[in-house]
Amino acid sequence: SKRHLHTRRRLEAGELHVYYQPILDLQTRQIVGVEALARLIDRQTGVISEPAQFLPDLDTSEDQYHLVRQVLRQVDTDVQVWDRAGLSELSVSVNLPPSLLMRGPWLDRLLSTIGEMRLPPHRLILEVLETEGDIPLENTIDSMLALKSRGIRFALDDIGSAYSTLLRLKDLPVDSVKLDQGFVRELCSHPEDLIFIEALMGIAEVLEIDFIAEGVETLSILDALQGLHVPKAQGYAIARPMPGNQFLEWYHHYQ
Ligand code: G
Ligand code: G
Ligand code: NA
Repeated sequence: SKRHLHTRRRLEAGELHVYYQPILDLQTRQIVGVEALARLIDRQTGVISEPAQFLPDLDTSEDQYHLVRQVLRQVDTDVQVWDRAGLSELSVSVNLPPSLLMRGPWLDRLLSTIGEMRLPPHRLILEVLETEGDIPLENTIDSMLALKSRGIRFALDDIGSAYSTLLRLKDLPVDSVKLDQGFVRELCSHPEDLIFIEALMGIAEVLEIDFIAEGVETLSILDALQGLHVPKAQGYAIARPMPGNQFLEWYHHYQ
């Protein structure tokens, strides 16, 4: 389609920018990582497009691979700058569509792109959704294991947004789970939901996987999560996603 070609052309024209949202360790109160979030910025107008506007246009695996490769390369450049500026060794989470973990040339291409990065693999976390379209994550385990054997970690995104997730969690080779934003955002109006977060966290603990609460918009929710001993948090109450150079400045003021 025309839109599809348009988005692909914008990527090829270098309109991709990577924004970063910090991830806070609630026990140490240190920033321990960032999530990389794609943006397209129009060269003429400066208008910023968010993923919801352009991701649907990238409907082939080829296009999706194209995006993730550009994101990984930009991440690698930005992390070099942060490391030289003396930031502690941050992890970077990058979103990966499960279609790239299905049979095909994508695994090898991902491995070679990641192999070219200066970022050590143990600092890279790939965020995957449990299902995308009709791809169950179970069908991607071999690829996940191949990437994990290089030291890369996986995070399961948006848990708590579907029933099945928790039942399948024990079968998936993930190192962390990210609690769905909707869940956290509604805590203001439904404080009794804290017990569900506690239960989800208990499952993560038993499986020895890390737990990150997303969508933390207020300091009172941040405090409530800390009171529950939630390990990590991400959200507007800590910081909004921002460009790499701005993140560097923000980090220096925050610490
Ligand atoms: O950046 P924003 O908060 O608008 O992100 C909205 C959604 O888009 C999130 O669910 C996020 O996982 C997804 N997303 C952001 N950046 C990327 C990317 O680089 N690749 C993929 N596949 N998804 C992304
Ligand atoms: O799970 P996912 O990767 O989609 O989450 C990233 C998305 O969530 C991005 O679109 C980001 O801008 C958005 N986001 C991050 N923190 C918050 C928050 O505290 N509140 C809201 N409403 N959105 C958030
Ligand atoms: Na994500």
